[in-house]
Amino acid sequence: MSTNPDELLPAGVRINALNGGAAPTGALSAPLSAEISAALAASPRGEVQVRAVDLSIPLLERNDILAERNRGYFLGRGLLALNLVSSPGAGKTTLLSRTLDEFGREVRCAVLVGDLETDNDGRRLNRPHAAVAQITTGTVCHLDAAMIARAAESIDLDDARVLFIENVGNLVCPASFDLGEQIRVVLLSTTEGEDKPLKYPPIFKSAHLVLLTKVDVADALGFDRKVAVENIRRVAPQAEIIELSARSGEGLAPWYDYLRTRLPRRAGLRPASARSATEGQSQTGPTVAPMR
Ligand SMILES: Nc1nc2c(ncn2[C@@H]2O[C@H](COP(=O)(O)OP(=O)(O)O)[C@@H](O)[C@H]2O)c(=O)[nH]1
Ligand SMILES: [Mg+2]
Repeated sequence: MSTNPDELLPAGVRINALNGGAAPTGALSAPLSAEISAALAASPRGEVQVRAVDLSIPLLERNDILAERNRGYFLGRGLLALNLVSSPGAGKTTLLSRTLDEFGREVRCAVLVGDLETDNDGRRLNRPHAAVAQITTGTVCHLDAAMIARAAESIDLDDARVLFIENVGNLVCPASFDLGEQIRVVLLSTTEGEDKPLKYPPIFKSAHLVLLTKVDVADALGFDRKVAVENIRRVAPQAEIIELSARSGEGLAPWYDYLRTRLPRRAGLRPASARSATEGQSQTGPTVAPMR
């Protein structure tokens, strides 16, 4: 049997990415078509390789489109959107709580917070002066752009200048999902060890800013801050680094300065006719609960 993929299919026809059926060539993006051809070439019988490669590509393409839409929506409102990513327990909610209490009194902030289960973090972050929505993802290990669009719609962002997105605690999955943020913040805590940037490079490579958190307990843990910073620089030379503690307050002033200097200019009032972030999207999936 021939292993040339073009000889396995009728002319002008390719395998459909989602259901395995035949479709006109034009229905597939060029990279996907190339991946399928390569998969067919690697397997004379075709089937298994093709199905293994296909599925994630259209999902990520769809996410990227929605993420661009979110980005335009946030920028159009003069909002600085940050996506905070880390292992569970690195200190995202604690840092955001203190940020809302200090920086958030000067600059109005809002928070979208994701977890698999519970609205604990949403309740911890809830403040009269900050709109907060909890996204409960169920079994999904990351937030995606559609969830963010729905959650952003559920809260009042009218006077907000900064939108913090606390991602699901995970150093792997969130790396692949653009949420439409302008700034990706990766937190590395002293309790995790200095080597995590070397072990989980994709998420660090995608960071604009790395926060080295819980530095107040670094000495007690025998955590070498210098080595950690060197590891971050080696993997993510593009990222700025701030060492801080939400408990002692060390490093919070540079964090607030970082935010302050990146606030987008306000583009004036949003026209009443402006499209919402979710227009045209289905309203099923993970739950979104605005905190009241
Ligand atoms: N010593 C110390 N502990 C912290 C700091 N920030 C957070 N923690 C603790 O770390 C644990 C996890 O924090 P949390 O904010 O829930 O982490 P998240 O899962 O990333 O949101 C909690 O027990 C916090 O009290 C810090 O700066 N210093
Ligand atoms: Mg949290």
